[in-house]
Amino acid sequence: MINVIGLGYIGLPTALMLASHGMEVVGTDYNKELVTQLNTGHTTFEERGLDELFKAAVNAGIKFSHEYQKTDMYIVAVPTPYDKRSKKLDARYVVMAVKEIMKVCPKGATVVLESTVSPGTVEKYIRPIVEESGFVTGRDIHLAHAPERIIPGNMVYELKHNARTVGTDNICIAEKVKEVYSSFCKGEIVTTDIRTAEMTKVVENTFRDINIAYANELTKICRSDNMDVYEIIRIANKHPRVNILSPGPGVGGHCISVDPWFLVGDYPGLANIILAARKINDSMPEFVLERIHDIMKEKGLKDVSRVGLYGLTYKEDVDDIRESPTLQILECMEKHLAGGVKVYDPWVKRNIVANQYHDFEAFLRDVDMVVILVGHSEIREKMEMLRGKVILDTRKICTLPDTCRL
Ligand code: SAJ
Repeated sequence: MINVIGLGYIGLPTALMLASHGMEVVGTDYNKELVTQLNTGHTTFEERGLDELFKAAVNAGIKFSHEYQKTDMYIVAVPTPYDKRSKKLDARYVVMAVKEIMKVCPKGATVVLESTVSPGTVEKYIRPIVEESGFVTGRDIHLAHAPERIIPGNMVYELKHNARTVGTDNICIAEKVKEVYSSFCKGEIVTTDIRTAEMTKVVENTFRDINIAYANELTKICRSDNMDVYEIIRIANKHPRVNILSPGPGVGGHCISVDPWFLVGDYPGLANIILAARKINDSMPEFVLERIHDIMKEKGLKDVSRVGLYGLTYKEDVDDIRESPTLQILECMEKHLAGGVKVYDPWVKRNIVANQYHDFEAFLRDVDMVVILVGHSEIREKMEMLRGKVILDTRKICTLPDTCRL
């Protein structure tokens, strides 16, 4: 039996995938409400294909509990935030999970960590907990790091098709862990040591952060000298070895905007491009505010409360608002006491900010300027409804005439 610890954005789909591919699975989360919701037949977030996967897993006998199980395999997928001041990994949830596992696990069990962590985390935090519990790692308890790679919005497909990394202390355990993931994963499963697996995952997300930062920096350069950054990127990308990413209002989510900080925190003085990229991406919400300000002036708009922000999530067609650029823009606005701006997102059903709308038409009625911050499918389909508004499109999805861009 496999006990998946942490039933969030990664743990839940992983548990469901394992269960629907013949594994006996119990999903454990300390949040009792979440467990109750799953036990009453409801998924806890929206994701393409998740409901179908949930049904298949329930039919296959998956169980959800807030208690840790006594078993020989644990997969840990709990949050790994970073400490905003030191920029270092905050390992408290991982530590908590491993301590709980140690209370119930038998000798011979394997603990697989899926959460993204900075290199050396298993050595620094996990191995000592295991040893302090009276076990010898590599003999009584086996450790592995198998970082996830799935992208929100396409998780179910990517779980099955992406290549994976499995880091362990010895090859026998690597084979055992590989066998578990092979139940559903059609991609290549590369085995390595734990520290390499830890570093690889952080390096992958940092690569993307740096590349997005390049696009965002170009945007600022082009804006300052009246050049069209999108046309320049389009043409540059015709080169066979150039692939510049898309500028945007900032980098959100709980991965790319977080993981590079682990390297900055752990390697001060060495992680220079990484730090610069983080700063550029973090400066984008402020840059959007400047653009809003300039366009309002240019178009003779004076009333901030007639400005509408479209999109609250960190990217299109997901309901995740963690580190979202829109929230950062709203925070900046509050600092400058420029309140009253309207906000709408079809994916966010709860009220989380002031002046939030749940009806697109009502939102449009109350604004003269729309700032497109997220390219949800909804707005792509309903673009015509924006005709007549002043539009700032930070995602380059609007084809209406006179659309302003970053
Ligand atoms: N973004 C841009 N321009 C782009 C691409 C993205 O501004 O050209 C923005 C998005 O709007 C968003 C942020 O960056 O705010 C991050 O979005 P994303 O789609 O690039 O990535 P995530 O955070 O949803 O998922 C990433 C993925 N990592 C990589 O692509 C290297 C995913 O594979 C990982 O599993 C995930 O992080 C994770 O959990 O670590």
